[in-house]
Amino acid sequence: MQTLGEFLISTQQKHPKSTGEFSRLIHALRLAAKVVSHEVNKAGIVDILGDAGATNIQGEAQQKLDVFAHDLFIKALTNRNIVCGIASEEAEDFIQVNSPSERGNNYVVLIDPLDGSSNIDVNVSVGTVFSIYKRITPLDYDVSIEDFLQPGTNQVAAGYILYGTSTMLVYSTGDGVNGFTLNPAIGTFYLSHPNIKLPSDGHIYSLNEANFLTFPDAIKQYLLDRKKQDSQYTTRYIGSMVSDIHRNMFKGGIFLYPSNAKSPNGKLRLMYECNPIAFLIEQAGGLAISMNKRILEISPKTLHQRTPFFCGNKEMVEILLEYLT
Ligand code: P6P
Repeated sequence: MQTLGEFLISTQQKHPKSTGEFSRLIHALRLAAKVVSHEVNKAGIVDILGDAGATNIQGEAQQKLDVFAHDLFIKALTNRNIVCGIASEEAEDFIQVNSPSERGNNYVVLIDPLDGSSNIDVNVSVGTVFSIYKRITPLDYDVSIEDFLQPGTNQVAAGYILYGTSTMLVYSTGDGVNGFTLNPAIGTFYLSHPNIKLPSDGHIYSLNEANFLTFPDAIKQYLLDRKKQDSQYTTRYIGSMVSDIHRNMFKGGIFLYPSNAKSPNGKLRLMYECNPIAFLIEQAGGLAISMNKRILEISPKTLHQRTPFFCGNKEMVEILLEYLT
């Protein structure tokens, strides 16, 4: 099987003008993914479980692996003279990477270093989600918030790393979705799932129904009608978004995180969870919406804003859309 390195070389050859900067960006993510995978897989043995004591911008207790993953991805992306700025779920403000040699760097990265981290100490899969844009302010200026608050349609690439029974890197640069599986014995990612496409239909819906009573009425009706459909539907919900999305990518299904009393704007973050996943889902032939609006067309207002989030098979999301319009 083709390695990730060989895949990057072959795809870069298709773009003769490319500077190789983007490939170096993926190489940085690949390195960090291998190190985080190693730490996640030995977490049960080494004392890096449990709260790090601090809380992140969201007010959530930071698990030690959260902090470790955040620091690692920041270092990997900063040390390779590739990006001019980074935004992370674990940091209130964006991080300026502007040492003189990095002033000319084109890309900004937004990242959720370890999504689903509350599942770490019960051995449930967790993931990293990343979103990549070209900066829009002039190269010789410091990076600014405008470089980050771009609509999802401007993404040049997006992906996730799933630390599960195997570690997989799944990403797209706008030309389809490809999945790479890590062989931990030799530390190499292999192209295991080329050109991933969602199945044409699906019968899984994934959401936390404990919030049902405070969902919008349209969502309640959609769910009640699913239950009437002579149970051709089944529920699967891991509570770790990357795992839920990854399963639906291969088995088909719809993932829903509606607004509710506890999360009036939804729980998931637009910039480094919903936009990258929406980019992948659409590249794989699906749809991703926030109530009746396409996720990728939302004009962001703040770095950590939340949004209701529904994504999956085109046909299943279109049925939901009938309730929302
Ligand atoms: P709830 C994990 O904390 C996370 O951010 C996502 O990975 C996951 O989809 C969601 O929250 C789960 O939230 O409210 O169902 O526990």
